[in-house]
Amino acid sequence: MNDGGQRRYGPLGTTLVIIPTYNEAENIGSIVGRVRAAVPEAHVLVADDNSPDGTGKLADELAADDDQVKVLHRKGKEGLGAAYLAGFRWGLDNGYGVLVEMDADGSHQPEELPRLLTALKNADLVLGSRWVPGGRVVNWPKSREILSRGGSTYSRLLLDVPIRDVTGGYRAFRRETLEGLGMDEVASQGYCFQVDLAWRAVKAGFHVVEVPITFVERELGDSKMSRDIVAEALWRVTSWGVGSRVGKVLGKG
Ligand SMILES: Nc1nc2c(ncn2[C@@H]2O[C@H](COP(=O)(O)OP(=O)(O)OP(=O)(O)O)[C@@H](O)[C@H]2O)c(=O)[nH]1
Ligand SMILES: [Mg+2]
Repeated sequence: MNDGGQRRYGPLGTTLVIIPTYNEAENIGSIVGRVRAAVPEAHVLVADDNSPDGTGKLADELAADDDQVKVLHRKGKEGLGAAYLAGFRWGLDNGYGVLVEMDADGSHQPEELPRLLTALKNADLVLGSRWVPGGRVVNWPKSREILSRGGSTYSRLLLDVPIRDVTGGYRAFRRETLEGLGMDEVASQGYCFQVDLAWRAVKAGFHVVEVPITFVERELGDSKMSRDIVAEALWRVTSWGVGSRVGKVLGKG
């Protein structure tokens, strides 16, 4: 991380909040309404992977009533990472200045978004963080907390990223940050997508700031977390970490 305090940041531009969805019919109306109320000037893009429960159709109905709500319909379930990449490209193509990642299930509270956006005035990337002072999780089973804290610690040590919550998915990017990350080379699909982007931002010298958030476990709908997603994260992070260490020893790092 470089010293963002020395840098002068340009104005933020219009915000696009990207919400990836797969079977979130019970949550989509509430989350979009909460974003629109919390940050009325922001636009919302729902990136739906052809959810069998009709989330995409509900999103279309919201968009029909509100010019600031857009929907990206995708062919089928391809994972969170692919949905975000498609959403980012759409947002960059359409001229947005700030691109926000937010889950549909209410875990990332829209009411906290103004704090993330304020921090972005003096940063390239802001991460909503559960594991910095003031951050917390509500209603999480101990097993999920251990997995999340363990995943962050493992990634931080192996990749040398000075970030406490590197797997979290409540984030605000300046467009220039996404443009400078090498987004086209990102292959991660599940949650290690988050580690991948944060690591790329740090390596590219961007100023990354963590802001404490209260993460609330979903109340409605089903989790998409799976053993495959954890396995993908473990093997990718391990291979990145080993690869970069070998590279450093050989003088290429
Ligand atoms: N478009 C798309 N969205 C997805 C996919 N997988 C997950 N999502 C969305 O990504 C967000 C995070 O997924 P969750 O199931 O909440 O994952 P999680 O927060 O680890 O699990 P919970 O603790 O149960 O909430 C939600 O908005 C999901 O609907 C996918 O393959 N495609
Ligand atoms: Mg969730």
